[in-house]
Order: sequence, then structure tokens, then C-alpha cells
Amino acid sequence: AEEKKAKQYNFRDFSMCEATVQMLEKAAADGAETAFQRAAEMKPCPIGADSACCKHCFMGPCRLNPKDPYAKVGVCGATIDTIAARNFARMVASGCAAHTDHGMSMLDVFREVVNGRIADYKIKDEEKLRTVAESIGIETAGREVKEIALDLYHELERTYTQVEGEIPFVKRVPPKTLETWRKLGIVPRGSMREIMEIMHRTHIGVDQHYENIVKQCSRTALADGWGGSMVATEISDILFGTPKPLVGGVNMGFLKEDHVNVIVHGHEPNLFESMIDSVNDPALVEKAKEAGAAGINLVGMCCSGAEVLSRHGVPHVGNFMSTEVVIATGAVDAMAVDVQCIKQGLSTMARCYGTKFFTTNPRAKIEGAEHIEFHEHTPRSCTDKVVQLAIERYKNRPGRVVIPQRRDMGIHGFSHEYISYMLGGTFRGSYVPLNENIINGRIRGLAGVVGCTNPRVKHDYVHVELVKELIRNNVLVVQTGCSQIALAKAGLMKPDAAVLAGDGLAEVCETVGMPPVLGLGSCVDNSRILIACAEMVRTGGLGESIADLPVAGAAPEWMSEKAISIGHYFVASGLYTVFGVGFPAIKGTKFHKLLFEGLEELGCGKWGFAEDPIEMAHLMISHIDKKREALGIMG
Ligand code: MSK
Repeated sequence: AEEKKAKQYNFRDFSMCEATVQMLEKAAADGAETAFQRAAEMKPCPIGADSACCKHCFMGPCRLNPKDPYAKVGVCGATIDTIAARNFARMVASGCAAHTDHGMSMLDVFREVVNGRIADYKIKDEEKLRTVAESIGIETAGREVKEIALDLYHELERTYTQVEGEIPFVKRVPPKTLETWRKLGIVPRGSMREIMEIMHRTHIGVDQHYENIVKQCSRTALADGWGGSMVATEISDILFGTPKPLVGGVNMGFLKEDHVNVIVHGHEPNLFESMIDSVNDPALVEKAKEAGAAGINLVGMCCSGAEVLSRHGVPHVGNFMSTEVVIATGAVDAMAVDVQCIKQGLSTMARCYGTKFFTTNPRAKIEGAEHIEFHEHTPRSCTDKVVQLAIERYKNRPGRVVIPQRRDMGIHGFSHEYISYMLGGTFRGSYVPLNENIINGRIRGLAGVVGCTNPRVKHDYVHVELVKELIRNNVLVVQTGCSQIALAKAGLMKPDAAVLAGDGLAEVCETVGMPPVLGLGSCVDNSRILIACAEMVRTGGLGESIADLPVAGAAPEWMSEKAISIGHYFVASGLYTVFGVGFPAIKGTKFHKLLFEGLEELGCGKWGFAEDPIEMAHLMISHIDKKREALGIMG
């Protein structure tokens, strides 16, 4: 019956990724179901999709009519604007919490490393440690690494725990942008306080003015972008090394039939870093060989994968909507997951294919998964065990292995340092100042295309078509997360993708041998885009605030609450940010108008929406042109 039901679908409508389509067909033939089929069978609730329902208390749930949103109010009298703003605020709070908890975990590891209580990790990038410390006013000249690191730890802890004042990284914000935030009262204090206040304000009977709720959304989202996410990125670089451009591969062809295949999936790099050590341990490699394997093959998925692809060139086998079907290859001997974007469906999929599926983080257990807890003080006790159990599974692989033979190479690892380096000077020895190329018009502007994949739209398609249209119009694209992997699979991270760019951008790319699309890492690494924007302002010639820059952002296939938090910190920072798929607000309402127009009038950026990738690209291009015109650099 399952097989019959599965045959109703044309999997080419689900994804433009050949490997994913091939594995969807195999999974269906094997009787295994994925999120694509579940999405097709579960139509979104039209009231919920428009954010017109409220279940913040038990007098409801109250459902308003999205077609006539002011016709009625909730039992407590809440209007559509209050209801939608409260729902939006809780998404921001959840997204911010995810990133800041991730950042706090990194800071915990950093503290223990600095205090000598963790031996398995160390400070790999001392230069970065000094740069980050100096950026927030910590004295570094003539001081020991440990002294600087301890000061940095204590200073960054304020990002989370501070109850009054401004978070440390606001020192990196261009003065004019910061002036706007201060005027609006949206400079974050500490993320714990901001998240707590959002949860309080959105409780029944508290904040019932959409403008005031949005103000706290901005403050909380900024605590994510310039706080939790930025700490996660910077501390990861200090501990594990700042990415530099390197050649890396993506797609399922990086699984190896004759190797023990181990996947790490999630978001926090400490699990992955330890796994790199485990798979290279000679004793474990020997064990794998004794089991008949040629060796151990470690690959990444989702954002953990994007981060180590950028930092170390570890191959990446699939973004969010490919994670289940990667298991359908039958080649995955073990998958270890930590936090965020891990579908519960993976547990069922792993059971179908005999893959060993492990949760490792005490925050995230999954029914059906074996839990091997990861402790930063003894990381190898978890990762070695995962590898040992993967070897066991290899010895007794239960079914047929089918690996789609797709491998896509590209250049990854463009940290914000590298972009800053390019801003002021050279890439691979050639002179390529970004601001100068924007001012002279060879590059029209910069676009950050980021975020998830979502089964409500054709997988990868909106990302790829949007980016192609942007580069065709001379917009340089920077990317993170699952979007970066979509474009890497489409071949746009190779320098020869410059043939798809407009004349000006192609000339810059060809001169220096860089691709027209630059991958920056995982979703917390969107903070690199903020730092690059601040650096563009500091370099000069493109205005005084982030809102002046010819820059736009997009998350064309978003699905997570983290994406909403990211989108809103881009907007609050001054950028125009366009989302696809759908938007949780009803057009024509006062709340929608504030997000899509009003915030810009206050000196921030604004939200935009389009489903079609070409329309989305031209919304962004029009905005970039508007900013160019205001700067007097049109033509
Ligand atoms: S993993 S938040 S699906 S980018 Fe960061 Fe991908 Fe979106 Fe998760």
C-alpha cells in the first residue's frame, strides 16, 4: 500500500537535486516515507499559516479570518495585529534562544579550555583571539594568551547574563546604526533578559500593542545576530581555526561503499571536531580494516557540515531536505546528531535501513535513537563509541547500498576576515577592493542568500534560480547554511561559474579567480555578514550606516524559527530582507505594514516577500539600486 501511495508522486517536482530525487525513488520503492511525502499529505492550516490564530491562553484557541482580519477579535479582545505580533515575537525568541544557547555552549568550552580543564581542544587561532579581544576594547599588547582569553571570556559572558547596559559586540556596530538603535531603544542588554522579556510580554494580558511588541522583537533579534550568533562564530574560529578559502566537495557521492561511513548532523562544532580525531585514530582505522572496510569516511550534513566544510574541507552530503534520503543509500553506518534541524523522521529512517542513530546532547533526545552523551571534558568517549558502533554496523550491513554518483567541487571558507581582506585589498594576490568595485559599478551590490530548505517549495530550486538571477545582474552573493549547499551542488561555488555572472561581476571574479558566490559557513555564521557590512561602512564610500549600503538579504526556502530571528536581525540592522515560501502576517494589516514599510521609516531595514525567485531577485536589485542612487553611484 505504501508503495502504491508513493507512486502517485513525481519526485522531480519535489527537488532539483538529482541525488535527492534518486534516493526519494529508492526510499519509496523500499517503503520508506520522508518529509516530502508527509508535507504533500499534510496541507498547511490556512489560518495558522497567516498567523491569525492565538493559543497563548486556554480561553481559545482563537481563530480570526485571514480574509477579513479585522472582522473579529480573540476572546480577550486581542486584535489581528496583537495576535500576529505575539506569534512573530515568540518565533524570534525561540530562534534567538537556539543561537544564543549554541553560543553559550561554545563559550562554556572556551572557558574550560582557558582554565586548563579541557585538554582535547585548544586555542588554535591566537591571532583571531587578539583581533576579537581588541574589537571590544580589551588590551592585548604585551599580554599572555591566557590573560587575554580570560578577559574575553568574562566580557562575552555579558552577552547572555547582563541585565543592564549594552552587549559587548555593539562596539562593532557603525556609530550611525548604533545611534538609530539607541534612539529606538532597541540596543540589546543580555540575551537571557531579552528572551525572558519577550516571553513575558507575549503572555495573555501583557503587551497588546503591535508596535511595542515589534520593538522587543528587534532588541531580541539583535541580541541574536550581534550577540549569541556572533559569539558562536568568533569562539568557534578561535578554538578551531578561522576558515580560509579551500576546495571542498558536496553531494551524496562523497559516501563510500567500501568505507565505514559516519555522518555528523546538527550545529555545534565541538562534536564534529572530536569526531575528526576519532576517525583518524590509527587504532579505530585498524579496527575498520579488520572489519573489511578500506577505512573510515567522515562526512557532514546540514549546518554542522557547512561549518566543517568551510573550516576544514570535510565533504558535505546533504542539506536539511536531503537528510532523510541520505540514509536511504544504505551506506550510512552511523549518524551522530546534536541540536537543531534534526527531523524526528530520521529515527524511523535509520531503523528502516539499519543505520545506527545517536543523539549526543542532553538537550535533544529522540525516541528510537540511542543516546551517547557528549561531554566536552571527555569528548572522545562519545565519538570513539559512535565510530566503534559504526564499524559493527559496517560488518553487518543489512541491505543493498546505492550511492548516487554526484560530487560537486567548489571553493568554500570565506570568513568575514577574508571578505574584509578583500574589501581593503587582495584576493589570491590580486587587488580587489570590494567597495571600490561597488562604487565603480562593476559590482552592483551584495546579497546574502541564506537559510533552510522547505518541502513546501521545490527543494533547492528557489535558492539556485534566485542566486543565478542576482549574479547575472552583477550582484555578488554571500551564503550560509543549507542555501550554501544548494548552490554548491549547482556548481556556483566554482570560479568558472563567473560565466553566469554579468560582465562587471564576471570581470572581477575572472581577474582574481574567485567564484561569484561566496560560502561563509553555517546559520550562526550569518553574523559574518553583519561584520562584513560593518566593515563596508568603515571602509568608506558607501554611506555611514548599514541601512545606507547597497545590500539585501533573502531566505527563499526558510522554515525554522531561527530563520525569522536571523531575518529580523538583518532588518533591525538596516537591511532589506526578502523571504519566500510564505510569511506569518496578513498583508494589509497594521502589523504587516510596520514590518514591510514602517521599520524602514524609523531608520532600520524592512521585510519583503516573494514566492518566485526572479521576482525576489528583482525586489532585491531594486532596493540595491535605490541605495546606489541615494549614494550618488548609479550608472
Ligand atoms: S541547518 S536553520 S535548515 S539553514 Fe542551520 Fe539549514 Fe535552516 Fe536548519
